[in-house]
Amino acid sequence: MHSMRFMALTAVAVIAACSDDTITNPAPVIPQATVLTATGNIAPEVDAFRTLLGASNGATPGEQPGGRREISWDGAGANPFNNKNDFPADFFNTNVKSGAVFTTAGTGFRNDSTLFAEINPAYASQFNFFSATKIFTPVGSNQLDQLFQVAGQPTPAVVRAFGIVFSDVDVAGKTTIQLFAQDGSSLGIFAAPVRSDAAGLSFLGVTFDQPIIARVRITLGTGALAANANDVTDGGTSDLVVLDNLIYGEPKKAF
Ligand SMILES: [Ca+2]
Ligand SMILES: [Ca+2]
Repeated sequence: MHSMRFMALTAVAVIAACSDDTITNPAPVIPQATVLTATGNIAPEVDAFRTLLGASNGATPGEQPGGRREISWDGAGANPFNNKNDFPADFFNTNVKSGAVFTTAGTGFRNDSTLFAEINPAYASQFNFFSATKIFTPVGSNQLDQLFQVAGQPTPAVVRAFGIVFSDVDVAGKTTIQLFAQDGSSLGIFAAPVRSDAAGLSFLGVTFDQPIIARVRITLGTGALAANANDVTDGGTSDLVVLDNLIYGEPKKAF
């Protein structure tokens, strides 16, 4: 995907270099997005987003005509990986067929039932879950990508909507999702709202009319979790943020 982005940028640069000064290249048209955000009691907005996408397809294998998929991290199938740093990147399209795979520049992923208190005891008073009781983070990085596949198949797919629940967003503009089309072009960067209460949950959901999202880059605050890293609200220097529910449109085979 990175190489595709590079190729797209190169193509633009070549066209610009060859064009006559009097001709203005048309700006790329980015499809209109509908954005839902919430903090505090986020449940009504999360439900509104689910309704917008349609009925849950659970872990039904194969491309479904419509509806949504959702990852809550809470299922018993993930228990063997709880509270370790080796949660499988493809768990949610192999063990559970929900059409999602993850990548990170860090060293792994962690599905956690202790609010990450085993990494740093101070985290128990920072983080919270939306769906009880597990939450998720990349390890050694505050960034991860979600890519889509046809449920249960290694076939690249696109979705029309993506929503995410964050825990403990303290700094404005730093916790974001960037959506990318299949050709690597950006569909926009969207920021999560800063938490409004002690529960600390924020929701951000983006929908398009058509399934055009091939990849989502999720940036969690400004630093990675670590034994010696406290949150900016607890004597540390980074805004630490983790994630809970991921809600997205049915993955459709990308052509
Ligand atoms: Ca959860
Ligand atoms: Ca924080």
